[in-house]
Amino acid sequence: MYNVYRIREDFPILKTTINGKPLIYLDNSATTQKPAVVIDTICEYYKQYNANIHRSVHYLGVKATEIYEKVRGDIAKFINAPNSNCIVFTKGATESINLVAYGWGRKFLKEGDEILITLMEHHSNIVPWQMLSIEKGIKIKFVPLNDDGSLNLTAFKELLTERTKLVSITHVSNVLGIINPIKEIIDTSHKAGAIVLIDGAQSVPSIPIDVQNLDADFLVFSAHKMLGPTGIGILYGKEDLLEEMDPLLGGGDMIKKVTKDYSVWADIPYKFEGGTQNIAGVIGFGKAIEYLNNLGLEHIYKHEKTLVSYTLKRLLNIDGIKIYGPTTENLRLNIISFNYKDIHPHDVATILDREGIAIRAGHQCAQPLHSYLGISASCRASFYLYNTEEEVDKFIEALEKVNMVFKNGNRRTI
Ligand code: 7TS
Repeated sequence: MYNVYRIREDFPILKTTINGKPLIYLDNSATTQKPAVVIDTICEYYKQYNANIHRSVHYLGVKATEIYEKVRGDIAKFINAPNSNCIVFTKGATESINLVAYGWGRKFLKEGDEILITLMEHHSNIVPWQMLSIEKGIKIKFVPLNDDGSLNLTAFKELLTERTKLVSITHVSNVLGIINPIKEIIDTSHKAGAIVLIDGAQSVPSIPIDVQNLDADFLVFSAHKMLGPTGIGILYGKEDLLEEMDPLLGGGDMIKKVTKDYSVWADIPYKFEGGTQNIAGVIGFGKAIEYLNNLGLEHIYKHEKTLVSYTLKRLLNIDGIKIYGPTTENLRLNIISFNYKDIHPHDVATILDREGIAIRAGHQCAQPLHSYLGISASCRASFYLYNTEEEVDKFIEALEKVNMVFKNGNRRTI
């Protein structure tokens, strides 16, 4: 039985008050809060067995290494990777995409090759390709959207040609909350001879993912969006792709041998993990994965769907709310972006903050999507496993207060 009130007890920050009001945290797509077990596990590492990994025979070094490598295995299981060699620890989804751009793209792409991305990508899945295109003369094409914000699959198929070497696409849009049909996209891309990178930053925290069943070539995600600490993320890659990729950072721990003239890289995944890693981050992430496994992603997914459905219904009853993306909950996950009349999103967010409610306002790191929508900014409420319908009610009440404040003009333009 999923008991959200019991779950909330595990998150110390949810007892905080902001401006004298209980915190209502609806900015989960930016980062999620952390349960006490994750925070305590990180403290335990520093207090009880802090040591560097992969190098020391002493007790602390061995213990830290064992736990670090166990987490790699737990993450492999979490996404059903064939083995833990396919799991590379990075700083986050952004670094993982950059690692593919430079480790794979720089080595294998040449002038005239094409990369297909979409109009709903986060900047992390746009800018690295633009940087690579300056260097290599490759072309980036954007798959357009349908009127409801969903991906235009007909256009996708038309844009996919023999020149397309990589399709890099988000599973869930961080603005529209739309869940893209990635299995179909992967199958179609493979038939055209392209490999596929799935940006799972917004989906892996809530949707059970099986990389083998999907036949995904690369999957990237960040720990901090799924109860884990900041500064740690994952690049999953098929073993043969990781084998042929170049490392990005040369240094300690990523080599088998170093001579004055040349070096021999370590095997995967270690050749990508040069330098002392974020050991505490990995260990904390391991605890977050354990916490999510105990709750069951399928229950978390269901909880988010119920909340989004409830919020959509309530928002649609407010005069002057413009919701971006589909208004039917079956097409979206835990994210709702909107504008309210012509009130600037920063004003909406500031007034909500006075009520203790945290939402995001701005371009949400998706400027091409905002340009397509004809706006420069939006408000975004995003939910996670600890949010409740009562919090949604407070959020709706607070929006009514926003309306009262701006009733008599005093508006910036969006
Ligand atoms: N991809 C998507 C779809 C994202 O939503 C984000 C972060 C990233 C990649 C990058 O993740 P990072 O952990 O490397 O920063 N999204 C957001 C957001 O929507 N608000 O703040 C961060």
